[in-house]
Amino acid sequence: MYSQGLIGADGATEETPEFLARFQARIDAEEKIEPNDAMPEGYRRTLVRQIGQHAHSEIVGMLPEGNWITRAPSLKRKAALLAKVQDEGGHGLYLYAAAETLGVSREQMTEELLSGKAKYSSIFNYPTLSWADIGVIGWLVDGAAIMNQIPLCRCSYGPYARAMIRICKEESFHQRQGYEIVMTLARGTPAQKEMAQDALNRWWWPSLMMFGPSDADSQHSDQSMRWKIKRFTNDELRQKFIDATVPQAEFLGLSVPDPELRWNEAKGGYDHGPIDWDEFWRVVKGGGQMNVDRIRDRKKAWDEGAWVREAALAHAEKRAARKAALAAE
Ligand code: BYC
Repeated sequence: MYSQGLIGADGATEETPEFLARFQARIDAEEKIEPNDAMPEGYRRTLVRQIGQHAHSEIVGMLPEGNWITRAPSLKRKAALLAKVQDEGGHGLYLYAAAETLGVSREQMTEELLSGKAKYSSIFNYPTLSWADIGVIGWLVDGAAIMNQIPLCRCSYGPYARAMIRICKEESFHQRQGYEIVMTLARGTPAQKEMAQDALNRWWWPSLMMFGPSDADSQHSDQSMRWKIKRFTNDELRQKFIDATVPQAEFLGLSVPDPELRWNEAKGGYDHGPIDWDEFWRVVKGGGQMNVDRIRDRKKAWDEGAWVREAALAHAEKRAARKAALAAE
């Protein structure tokens, strides 16, 4: 799948220990790996998998929030939400473009998403039931995304790292707009505060699951850390997120729905209750509340956009032919 020639400029293949050692030495020296560089097939496959899943998450992530654009409570809120959802579409495009530099086409990636072979973030399989969900998604989901993605700006693969810089800047704005929505509700009427609390209750645990399985169960972390694709483990990032977010909830006067949450002075962070990993894997494997709807909606959009892709291709071919004819004159 997605194979391309991987013979190094000096003729060494990725299979030789010398090639792998030289590649690792470049990684250890913090050199960026660029599209035309020779790279081990495993490195390329890991990036295609992670960047592809990340791109799909951005695109599928437009759906739960898009659901609220027409129902946002004011023109200001509508404009901000519309801009946020458009940003997410843009993030998906930068990421698909970054993955394309590894020899995989956007069509291939989309087919893998629609066939259920490629994953997207579990978080987008939960429904957005109230306006407060939009605030809590910005605060928690974009907050978790930032925590995970800031280290990706230092990823060893150049195109992914560079795409992440712009994405993180936009995610920071998303997080702030979400927090501001929740703050407005938390300081509003008792019913509004209750709505904010209910949204926090429903999104807290799924947000913690965004960081992936615990380190003991993460299949890819060790190798991805060695290749400096990932800079922190799943549990390390989850802990950082909890430590940053609990004081924000306290400031809002909302309670985090975890009776076992306690500050642990010795470790300098919060201890938390057990995560329901059965729920996580059920959702990842397609059994979440919204999995079927999300893929159905993506498939509809892909099918209905076929004529645009065909027209753009026909236009590009016609232009290329005209240019060639002019050059031949
Ligand atoms: N959902 O070995 P592991 C956003 C899969 S935010 C579904 O630890 P890895 C946004 C994992 O893919 C979200 N699947 O894997 C925010 C693997 O399966 P495969 C997107 C998950 O890759 C707001 C298996 O479980 N962010 O975009 O080392 C608005 C074992 O896991 C999840 C990114 O994608 C999950 N939560 O670490 C709009 C960030 N967690 O591939 C949009 C980039 C794990 O073997 N990605 N799995 O079939 C990453 O940082 C890493 O891929 C992860 C997982 C930390 C997510």
